[in-house]
Amino acid sequence: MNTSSNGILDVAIIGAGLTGMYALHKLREEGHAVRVFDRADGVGGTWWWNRYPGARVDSPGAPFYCYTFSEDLVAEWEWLETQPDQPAILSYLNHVADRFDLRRDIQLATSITDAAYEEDSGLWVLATSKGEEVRARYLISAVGTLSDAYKPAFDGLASFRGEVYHTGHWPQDHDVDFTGKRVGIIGTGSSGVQLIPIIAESAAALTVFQRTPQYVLPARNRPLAEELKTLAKENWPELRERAVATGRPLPKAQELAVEASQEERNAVYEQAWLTGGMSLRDCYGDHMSDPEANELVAEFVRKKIREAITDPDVAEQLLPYYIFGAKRLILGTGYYEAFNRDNVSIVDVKKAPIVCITDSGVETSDGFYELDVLILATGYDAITGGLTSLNPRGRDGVRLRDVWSKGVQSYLGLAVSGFPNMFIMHGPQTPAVKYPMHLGAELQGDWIAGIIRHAKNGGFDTVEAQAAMQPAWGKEVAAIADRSLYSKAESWYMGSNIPGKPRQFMVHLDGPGYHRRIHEVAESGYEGFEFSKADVAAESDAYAAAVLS
Ligand code: NA7
Repeated sequence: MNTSSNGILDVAIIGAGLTGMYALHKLREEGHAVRVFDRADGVGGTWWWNRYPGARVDSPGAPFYCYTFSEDLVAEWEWLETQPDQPAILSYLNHVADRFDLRRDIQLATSITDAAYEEDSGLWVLATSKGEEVRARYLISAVGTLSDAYKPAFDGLASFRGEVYHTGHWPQDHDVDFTGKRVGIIGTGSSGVQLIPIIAESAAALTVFQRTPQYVLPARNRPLAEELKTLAKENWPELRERAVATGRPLPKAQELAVEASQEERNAVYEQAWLTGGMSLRDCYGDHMSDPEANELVAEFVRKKIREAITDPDVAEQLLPYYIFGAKRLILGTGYYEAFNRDNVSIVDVKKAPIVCITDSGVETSDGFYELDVLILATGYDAITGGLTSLNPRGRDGVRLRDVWSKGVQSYLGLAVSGFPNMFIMHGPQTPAVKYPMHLGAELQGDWIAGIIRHAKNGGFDTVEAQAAMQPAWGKEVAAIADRSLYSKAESWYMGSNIPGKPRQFMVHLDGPGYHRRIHEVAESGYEGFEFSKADVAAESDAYAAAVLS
């Protein structure tokens, strides 16, 4: 293990997904002894786990869904499609791991089972599933925003005698064969929507248990145009700069839907529908801020759904009537068309909820559906679940889950008072999923490297967010959400998908503003953080005791 001379890591990182990999690269460059732990057998995080057929990127895709820090990396990697699929993204992440020689400091197939801050030494003490004890000065959570799979507690689920799969834990070692089987799928989020048309092709019957209809936009995945590849490779510094400043590498539409004539608007919407991806959301600048504009685009999608589905009763069940985009928009391929097949049916489980799962199928309040395969496409305890399931212990043994029991409290989303030397990447109260993921990881990774450097240069062992900074930060994040339309619907951004989870908008919606802000905090000498020195004698005593035990 790469450690300092005293056997203690400078930094332990949990998670070898795209955030943890960048943090490792950056911190190692700064000369730290770093080790990454991941429970998976390979790097890639979410992209390692999500192997269900049809899994592909559902945000503006290639050539921009990638790291931005290395122009050489951009120049040498060839994206082939506009919406790369899971194998393509995983190959890319594996390439990055090799290209930057990351693997020598990544320990795979290892869960962190406990993480406790030790007051005397000012160190984090981690226990691993391999029975090791690891001591590190700093702990970085890079556990991912969609990593803690949510399996609803359906009565009788364990008694089901057929095959059961969760999309986030798809089998690694074999393909799932649906041929001739009666398949049920619960959940119509991005995972369900990507999977449904594929299962429909081979299953004898597919029953879709839908709770909330979605706005599914056409992905229109296609070979990536040569001009776009060249544009990215030749203009990377400018594109990166624009992405940092605006959250998008390409310019954003400024025109307003509410100011366009109906004829103009329809032409723009039809073109965006044909182009696919997130074009429809992005073709006007007011869709996500003005309820009137939002309803215009929402009604356009409803019209498209009615046109796509031959049976008007089925179409009616698939029509969403809440704010367009407030639940994460979905990119699908042949999703609505799948419901025109004779072997696909839809069951509205909002109207007639699932009562239980029996040994042979799903029982709802108005029917029974016999199944050979049951798929849970039921999502994640998003944004906080990865970290709260680890439930680290901070000062005085206080558990993070207890501190967050009524809602997340943090400073800048990067640190929590009472948890010294612990930093969170893509955590709650950061832009996380609402900003380019790789770029956000780089900016946060650089910031964390900066604060650790600052502490080291000042001879400090401990960095901690001041408790007094947290309420204002929480208010700032909430105020931005309240001004937008994102907080006006039930979604996993709000924690609404998990029973009992505090309702709180968890994402900082002004990504560029957020990154300016954390930069200013760094420039100010890390205002809001307390730097202190640990008791060095206690530290070496504690280490000696650990070595001797
Ligand atoms: P999502 O988007 O959280 O979708 C989960 C789906 O499961 C959604 O349709 C839920 O309905 C449904 N669900 C959850 N619990 C139940 C119960 N108890 N009964 C019936 N239906 C249920 O997860 P995904 O994996 O699809 O996507 C996650 C993200 O990954 C996605 O946004 C992309 O960024 C990639 P609900 O809408 O809550 O009524």
